[in-house]
Amino acid sequence: MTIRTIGVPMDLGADRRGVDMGPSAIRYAGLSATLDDIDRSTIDRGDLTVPHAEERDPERAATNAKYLPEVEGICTRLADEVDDTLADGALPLVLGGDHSIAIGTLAGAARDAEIGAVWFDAHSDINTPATTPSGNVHGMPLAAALGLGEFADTPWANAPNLSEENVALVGLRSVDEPERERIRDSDVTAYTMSDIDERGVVDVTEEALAVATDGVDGIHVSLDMDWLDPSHAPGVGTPVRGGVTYREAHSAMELVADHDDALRSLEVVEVNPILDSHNETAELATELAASALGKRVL
Ligand code: B3U
Ligand code: MN
Ligand code: MN
Repeated sequence: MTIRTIGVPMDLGADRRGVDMGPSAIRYAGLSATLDDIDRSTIDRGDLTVPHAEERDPERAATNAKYLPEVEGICTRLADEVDDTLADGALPLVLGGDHSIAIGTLAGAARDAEIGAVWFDAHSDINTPATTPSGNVHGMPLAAALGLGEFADTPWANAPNLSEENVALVGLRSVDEPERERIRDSDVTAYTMSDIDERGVVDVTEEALAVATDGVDGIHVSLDMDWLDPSHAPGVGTPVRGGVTYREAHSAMELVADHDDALRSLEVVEVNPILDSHNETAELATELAASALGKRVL
């Protein structure tokens, strides 16, 4: 299956500027040559056009979600792009940008199919405008996709065929109190770093993939680079100590590749080159995308 890369240079959903340069940094790290090693054809669709923060007013949104009208515009275009890619029989590889873009990827991936999602992230990204401590939409994409809270009134943000039972979060270590309650009250499955410590990343990721793939047509995999420990991935906007290692991350992505019959879309987000050290986080993002798409040593 052809892999089609779609860059989304978006930083309006996060406080730390620079994550808009993520798609360039990942390409500069050699994405296309790395993907050429996999036995699949690849094509780069280029970047969506995203307005700069300086052109816009963060408070224009009627809710406590900064730049929500801009996020709507970009995610609506991204959803169309992802849907077109799937209709063409290709696999969308979406490069962020901050994690708010997952709203668009999920909406597109779920337009014509029942999907599940595996969310590799330090954060649970399940805040709503009423519960967000920051106003940043990158802390809300899962709630938006699932239509939780006020997102029940924003159909553009909902992934129509994604249900909580098929959502698995992996590697949590920074969860806000209202998010904790929401996870408890929902049918979302969540694995913390303690679960990974106790059971190992392979066991936990296998189970997360089983949850996501159960009874659906395919899955979306969202990889937030702050899932990794900051010692391996320093170039992210909101690093949190105690994340997975380089080897654990590759193991998990190789398990994703083992489910290539189910994989419908892949997204790598939150690479921030301004905060990075010699582009190493972008290089790691490139490697992990390749592992998830089937790259092997032998
Ligand atoms: N939960 C916090 C912090 C956060 C979420 N995602 C990231 N940071 N990257 C929030 O603002 O919602
Ligand atoms: Mn995230
Ligand atoms: Mn995160």
